[in-house]
Amino acid sequence: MQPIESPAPPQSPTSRPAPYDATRAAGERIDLPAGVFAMGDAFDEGYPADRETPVREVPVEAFSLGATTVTNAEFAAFVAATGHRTDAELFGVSAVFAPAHSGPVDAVLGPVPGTPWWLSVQGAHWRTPHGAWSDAELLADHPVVHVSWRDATAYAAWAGGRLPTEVEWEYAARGGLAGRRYPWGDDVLTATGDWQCNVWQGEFPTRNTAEDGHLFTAPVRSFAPNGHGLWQMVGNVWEWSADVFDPADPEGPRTLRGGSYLCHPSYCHRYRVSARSSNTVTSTAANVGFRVAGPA
Ligand SMILES: [Ca+2]
Repeated sequence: MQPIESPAPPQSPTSRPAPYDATRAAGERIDLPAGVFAMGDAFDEGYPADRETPVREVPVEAFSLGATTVTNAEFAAFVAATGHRTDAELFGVSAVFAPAHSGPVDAVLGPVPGTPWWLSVQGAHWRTPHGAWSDAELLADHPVVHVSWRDATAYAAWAGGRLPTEVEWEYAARGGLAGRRYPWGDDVLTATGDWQCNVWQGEFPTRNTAEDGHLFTAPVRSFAPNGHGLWQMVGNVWEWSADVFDPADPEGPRTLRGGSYLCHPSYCHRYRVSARSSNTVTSTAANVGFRVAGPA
């Protein structure tokens, strides 16, 4: 994935820190116990530049995590309560997957350099995820997308929470299993041949056979939850973490986890629990969302 980057706009004073209040948080929260787990890629099949290895034992404090990514309906409640304007709205442009675009041709500024399946589309933001003729109200139980790291952080603060650290995210994603590739085990298909997550089947980016049932995003409670009761920790949409991708660049890109509906082994085998990606704090795209963490 290579969504667009934009210059930082003026700070938007719309996020209001709140005391912890589960009723305002991203739907159901799952409590996770403190523990120690083996973090990293036990198969050595990641991209070297992503630094998924070595596998190391990492302690985790008890915390809670959203059972799902934040939905369009939940984000709408946040916007109604706070007046928050997202970075994609402030910039007036965001990245839409070309085959999904639904809007006037003259809203397309052009392909994103290096990744022509992404279009820079004027007027694409969380309410219009595929472009001006699309409507998030029709996707109420789908993940909110076109939200930057700053937007996600503002929502989490409003909900009395925060974004999960990478350690917390991976511990949660593993669902209590050790050394596995996915939240449910090592195989992407069930014993009866069904896909266990929303990614890409066919040839990327020209033909999506959608054998998993979803061309683009899926409702957040699709497929089966993992051993902790967390839904779609991989596939569907990338999830922002609190952490920087490279500790040597503390003001740099933030880490994304979990992969998206555009992931395919030929291009982006990053729907594994140890996989990492990143983008800048103001970047937005049609396949990036988040879930909220907080105290247990
Ligand atoms: Ca799919």
